[in-house]
Amino acid sequence: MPILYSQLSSGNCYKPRLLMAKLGLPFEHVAVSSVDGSTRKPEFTAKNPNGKVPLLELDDGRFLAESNAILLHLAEGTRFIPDDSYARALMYQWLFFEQYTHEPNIAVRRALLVYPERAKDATPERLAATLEGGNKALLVMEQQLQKTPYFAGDAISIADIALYAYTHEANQGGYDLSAYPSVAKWLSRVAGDDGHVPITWLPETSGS
Ligand SMILES: N[C@@H](CCC(=O)N[C@@H](CS)C(=O)NCC(=O)O)C(=O)O
Repeated sequence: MPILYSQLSSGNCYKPRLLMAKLGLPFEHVAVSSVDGSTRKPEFTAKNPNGKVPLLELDDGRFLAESNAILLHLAEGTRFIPDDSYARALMYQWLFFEQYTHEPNIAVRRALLVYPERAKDATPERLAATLEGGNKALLVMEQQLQKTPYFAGDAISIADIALYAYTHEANQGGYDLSAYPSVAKWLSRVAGDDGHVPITWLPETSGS
């Protein structure tokens, strides 16, 4: 059975947990966390030299890091990757947007405000910059979702799972989603898709 090393409160780690739940893929969950420092311990950096979760260990012992790469691997051949090459490229477009424009603002601002050990980094300048950057990302999402129900078009894809992870908790980072009605409707649409589970969900085969 594959093993997912992940931190329960992390949106990046929620992405593969949500996809595996939706696909009914059994996996063992092993809790590793930046909060208790276990992501920096040699036992873990031997598995992922970048010292970050999520990390997937395949049945044959190979490892795969980076949440969106894990989504791409797990979703291969499923309804979460479009057949049409343009729609597939759009899915990639939004996956890269999530990592370069969305997550560094929306996830980081939430972390600065939610994790006590990050409070020292929550300078007024950083909070202002991530607020502005996050709102810019939400506006880009709002404009797309006024045109299509999902990011790659008419059907849900892993781009929606990736963007859902931190958008659904954006309020914890101080973002006001009432200013983005199409984003709010899309959040409900994604949460209504078959097999949805909340960020707190863990499989029964949970190591911790
Ligand atoms: N680009 C990576 C980011 C992963 C990441 O930043 N993970 C955080 C938790 S959300 C982490 O493991 N931090 C550990 C640390 O910095 O010690 C991904 O999408 O997987």
